[in-house]
Amino acid sequence: MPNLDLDVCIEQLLKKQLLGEALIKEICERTKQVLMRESNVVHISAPVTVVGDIHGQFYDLIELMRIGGYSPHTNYLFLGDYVDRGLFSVETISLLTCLKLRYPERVQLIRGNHESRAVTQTYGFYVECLKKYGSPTVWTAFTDMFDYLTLSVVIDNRIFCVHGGLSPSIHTLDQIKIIDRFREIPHEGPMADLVWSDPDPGKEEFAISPRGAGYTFGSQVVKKFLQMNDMQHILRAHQLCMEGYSVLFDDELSTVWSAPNYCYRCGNNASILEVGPNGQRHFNVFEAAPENERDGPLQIQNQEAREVSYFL
Ligand SMILES: [Mn+2]
Repeated sequence: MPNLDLDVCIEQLLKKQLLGEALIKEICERTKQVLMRESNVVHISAPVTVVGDIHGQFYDLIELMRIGGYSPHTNYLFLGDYVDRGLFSVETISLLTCLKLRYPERVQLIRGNHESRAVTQTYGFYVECLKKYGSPTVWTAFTDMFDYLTLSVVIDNRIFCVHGGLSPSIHTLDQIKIIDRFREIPHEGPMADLVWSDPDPGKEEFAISPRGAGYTFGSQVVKKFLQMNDMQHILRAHQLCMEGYSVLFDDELSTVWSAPNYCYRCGNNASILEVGPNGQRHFNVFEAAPENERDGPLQIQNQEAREVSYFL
């Protein structure tokens, strides 16, 4: 496929039209080549707008770009969990992958715990691919590409960004850099911890996580990590925040959540975090896109009911 026109693909995806299977395979192959060259710790500069979990809520992804600006005018850092739960994981990850491939320096994609073969087989992405393409080919292409996603980003040497959080086996950025990340997310170890862990404002040290993967970590863990690596802030996603964001540990860590009305029923706000050239942080809060009302769970249910009655 010598003349792959990414601008045409992006235009089509912005209208929520699916790309063909062969095209997706080609785009994933080319994106792997780009991601392969990235370190496990990618260094970038502000200004950049940071986005938390999206979980297949395609209309809300469009809404956040309406608010935050479109690529490449706005630099974006996405913190992972692009797929599962929502109705449009395929459209969401197709668009984000095309944006990464088209503007590799202006779009950064970090791996979340849902960018995994095992998790997507349970939480929706696999079934959605089967339904929309009639075969698992597209799921295989995307999940193979997920193995190449980076694990962390540092903004201007002062903000450490990751999907989940810290790990008891990681004290320095150099220890992240030597992880062999080109694989399915393991059940335990430093790579699992980075995508699965959560802060616990009531604790000081590491503790067992109720999620059954990763750890919870407290104020002293955060303080020591920042000190040791000469940084000011940890920025992560991975946990639903009713206000769209939360700030903990004396402003040393924040969570950004970008799926409004999560699963079309949680009633929460969402946000994107705009990081300015001097490291200023501003949470831009937004609500669910109006399009969810006319092309959401209710309409899908009715459509499926019609499909069933047709065969009766
Ligand atoms: Mn997550």
